[in-house]
Amino acid sequence: MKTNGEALKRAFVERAKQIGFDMIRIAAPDSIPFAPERLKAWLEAGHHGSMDWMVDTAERRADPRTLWPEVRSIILLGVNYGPTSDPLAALSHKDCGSISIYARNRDYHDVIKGKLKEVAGFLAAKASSDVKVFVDTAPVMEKPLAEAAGLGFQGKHTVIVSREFGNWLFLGAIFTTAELPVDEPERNHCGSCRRCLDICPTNAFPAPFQLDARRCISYLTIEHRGHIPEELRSGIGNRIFGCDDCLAVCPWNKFAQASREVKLMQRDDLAALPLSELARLDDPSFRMRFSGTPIKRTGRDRFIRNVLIAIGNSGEAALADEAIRLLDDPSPLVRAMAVWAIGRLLPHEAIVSLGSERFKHESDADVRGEWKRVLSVKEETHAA
Ligand code: B12
Ligand code: SF4
Ligand code: SF4
Repeated sequence: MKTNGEALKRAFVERAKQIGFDMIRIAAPDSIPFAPERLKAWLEAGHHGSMDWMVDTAERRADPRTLWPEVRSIILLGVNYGPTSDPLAALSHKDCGSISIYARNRDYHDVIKGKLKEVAGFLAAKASSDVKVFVDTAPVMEKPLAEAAGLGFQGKHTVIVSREFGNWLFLGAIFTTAELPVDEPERNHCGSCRRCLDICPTNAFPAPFQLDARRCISYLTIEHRGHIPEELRSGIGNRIFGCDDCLAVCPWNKFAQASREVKLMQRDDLAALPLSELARLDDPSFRMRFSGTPIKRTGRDRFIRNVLIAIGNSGEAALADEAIRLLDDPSPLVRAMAVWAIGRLLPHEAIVSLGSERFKHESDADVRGEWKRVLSVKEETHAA
């Protein structure tokens, strides 16, 4: 029986590597007994922000056996998306928007899901077992499971760090009713290092191994649908979609390797995009430009919100014209950040001349709030 399991595992690993997975390891369904309590504490602290789906799915997420009682083995698979150039280089081009490495090509969900289905089909046929495949969006705690399977360790920034590939691994999981031999867990190798914690531009780590998503640029620019709190806008700099700072500074990246998956290799045209071009995207041109990439996920309005924050942080007075044009955009999300951006780039007289009429006719409370701030209007002066 044991030999059968070992032989099956070997055949599966070989097949998975051929299909494009770089790391394949196995954990038992009961291997993350501490996860329910930690997830509960994280949610109770409100660190999930507006990601209510994390609360709704907490019970199933915390324990794989609640998600699928028949599961006997969990296979964790990693796909290396290692970049070929400095991931933080775009941050110094203030007139451009920086897109995080993971989003500089095809959407990894689509790429990995296809591969997972293929290799899971192989397992189901060989082992006569049932299988379910997951990547990112299902209620599965992929990181603690990956650590339990020995794929890597959860660094102080909470992301899985691999001793073979550094910080650049996407994770996927296959749940199966087949009994497979499990692998040894990985242990933490952070030591006294705290580079990832110290570099975070918005202080999103209340403590090592804990992330307050509400302050994380990745959450703010991708997941968060509303206005971005004012105190966090300057820290965002020119990051318009995601953030890689805590990943990029990790010393374990000395083992990083360039991705072998063509669909995940960085496209140069998505590394640093001129803010003046991005600010002109309307809905159809946004969709056409970012089709097939993860960027399409935010939709045009949220994306332009991010672009305007980068414009406001650019220090480039020439970009103020783009923000001025967007002062009359139909989306309040966009109008509000256009106001904030001109507030950062233009002298007060220019802001007053642009704002006094618009402020009178603005009906959205949040946009009015932004105007009040940049016009230095006292609340009572304009109370209706
Ligand atoms: C929600 C989510 C986010 C949220 C919240 C992130 C977070 N850290 O929770 C936001 C939007 C901020 C986010 C951002 C990013 N994400 Co994300 N995200 C997820 C998602 C869907 C769930 C994560 C989760 O369960 N969080 C809940 C918390 C409680 O779990 P946790 O982070 O594991 O928390 C652990 C620690 O707090 C720890 N802990 C607490 N106290 C202590 C004390 C000690 C001593 C120790 C050791 C541990 C410890 O215990 C908890 C459980 O293990 C996963 C996919 C999935 N289904 O797993 C992808 C996932 C984690 N994201 C991923 C990526 C790539 C990113 C970004 C890099 C994208 C980008 N470039 O912008 C950033 C990284 C930011 C960061 N530093 O985490 C990858 C990470 C791959 C990897 N190698 O680990 C995943 C796995 C998606 C995937 N399938 O590849 N993400
Ligand atoms: S992704 Fe950026 S903002 Fe989020 S925790 Fe890491 S460094 Fe901070
Ligand atoms: S930067 Fe340092 S503390 Fe952070 S994950 Fe890497 S080794 Fe750990």
